[in-house]
Amino acid sequence: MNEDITTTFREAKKLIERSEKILLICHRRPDGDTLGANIAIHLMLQEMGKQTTLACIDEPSERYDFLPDIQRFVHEFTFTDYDLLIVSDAGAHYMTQYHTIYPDIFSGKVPVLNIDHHASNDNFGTLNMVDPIAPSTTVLLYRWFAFLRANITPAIATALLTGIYNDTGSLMHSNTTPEVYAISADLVAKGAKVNSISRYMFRSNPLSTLKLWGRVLENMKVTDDGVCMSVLTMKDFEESGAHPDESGGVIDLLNAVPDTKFSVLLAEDGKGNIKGSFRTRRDDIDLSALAANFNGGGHKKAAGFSIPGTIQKEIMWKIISDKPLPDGMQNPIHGLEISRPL
Ligand SMILES: [Mn+2]
Repeated sequence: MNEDITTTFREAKKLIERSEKILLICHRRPDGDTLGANIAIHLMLQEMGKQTTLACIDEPSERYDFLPDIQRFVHEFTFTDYDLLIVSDAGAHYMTQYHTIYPDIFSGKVPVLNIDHHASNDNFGTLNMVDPIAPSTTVLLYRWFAFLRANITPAIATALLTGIYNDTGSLMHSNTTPEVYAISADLVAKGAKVNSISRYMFRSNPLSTLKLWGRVLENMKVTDDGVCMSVLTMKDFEESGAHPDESGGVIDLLNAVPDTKFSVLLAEDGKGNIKGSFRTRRDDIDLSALAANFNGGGHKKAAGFSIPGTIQKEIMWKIISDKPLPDGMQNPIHGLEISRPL
């Protein structure tokens, strides 16, 4: 551990020691890392006899219902009632979105402890505990708690492991270092509910989402060029009972098809636009350049765009028959091609 981070760990300890009322803030549209980090700190501070409030501008998804004290999150507060604000997993102050309702929240009136692992972090805190190569904010917290010799209860272990599972894609992404396995093993030994984490976060989906996936799979095809494509119209969303937000992540289903160049999902957004998403596993394809053709952008392996319009499905059915058609019979259905086997 380098000297800089040890100094920060020590200063952060002093900051919490001299505070009685502490406000813990998540980033907007909270994920498992920001929720897990904030809850872990909240539980640790409660053990120390501090008063805490958990805050997030958006409602946490039901996916995180297994987290201890998840029901205690509030949307609004009076920040001047607190001695210290701790923001976890937010790369910049505006990621909390609280500046929109409390313009001077991060003005320094109340000290801010910024705990994060984004390379883009702009050090908006009074004290910044930022490690841009930590795999998750909760990994950084684990190191801090170890430095403090804090007692990791089973509830704290669950909260910390949730952040790790979130940011490493359940220990599957390339940021799953030996340290991540070692910390995860220790957290499981300390009573982290790993079964709940994987079931709630990775093995549970509303019926509407699964029905929507059904539509994506049904509409899926691979073109002669090796592009895996699918579409979702507003009719697909309506009939499956799904909200347009529920199409998030569904492109991974398309990208799983082996031997394809890249995948494309086109989805109507219900506001008159078509949202296009591109994904690839290949290193020799630049999807951000492809998306730029539609005024979009992104990364080489994941990009997207949005253009006004609607999607029309053109379905061609083929009947193969070795019996001759009756004399004079016309194909009555538009788009239905009748042909014979070769
Ligand atoms: Mn994170």
